[in-house]
Amino acid sequence: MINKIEHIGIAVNSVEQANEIYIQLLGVKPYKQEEVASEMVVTSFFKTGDSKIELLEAKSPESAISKFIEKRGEGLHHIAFEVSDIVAEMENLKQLGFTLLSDKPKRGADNKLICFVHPKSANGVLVELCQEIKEE
Ligand code: CMX
Repeated sequence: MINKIEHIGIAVNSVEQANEIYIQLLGVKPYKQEEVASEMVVTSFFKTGDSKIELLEAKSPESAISKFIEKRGEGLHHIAFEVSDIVAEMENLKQLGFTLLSDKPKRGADNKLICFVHPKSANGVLVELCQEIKEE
């Protein structure tokens, strides 16, 4: 079951420069900046009310963010939905015919397990499922 929109991801050329714009826009500073080596990105997270925005900058030309910006320019990259049980939700979406981009959840930014759904499966929108990692 999907609980809510957890965050919206925005692809940017430079997190440092985009931070300045989003600090002005949202009137708050990022609460976290984090490099995700597996995704070859550096991320910056803002909180506004209950909502979160993730800025994503590529750290390698091989990163999905580099390819996205090359093809489409900076902008809205993905919508992430919070789920309580990511494995069950992945199985559910697979059964429903969605194309998942990994067989197992991966560790993503901001202490989450994540899995992406191909944009061609969801009307041109890259969808991320994410579940908070609760350390025992
Ligand atoms: N939103 C909407 N459409 C997108 C997209 C996005 N974010 N990224 C690519 N596309 C579109 C392309 O424009 C292209 O469309 P056309 O065929 O109409 O030109 C199509 O999807 C391409 O699909 P593809 O050839 O299968 O794959 P690509 O090599 O372009 O890669 C994707 C696309 C989604 C499979 C890849 O970007 C991916 O695996 N993403 C998941 C991982 C990721 O995005 N990581 C970065 C964020 C990490 C984080 O949040 O921490």
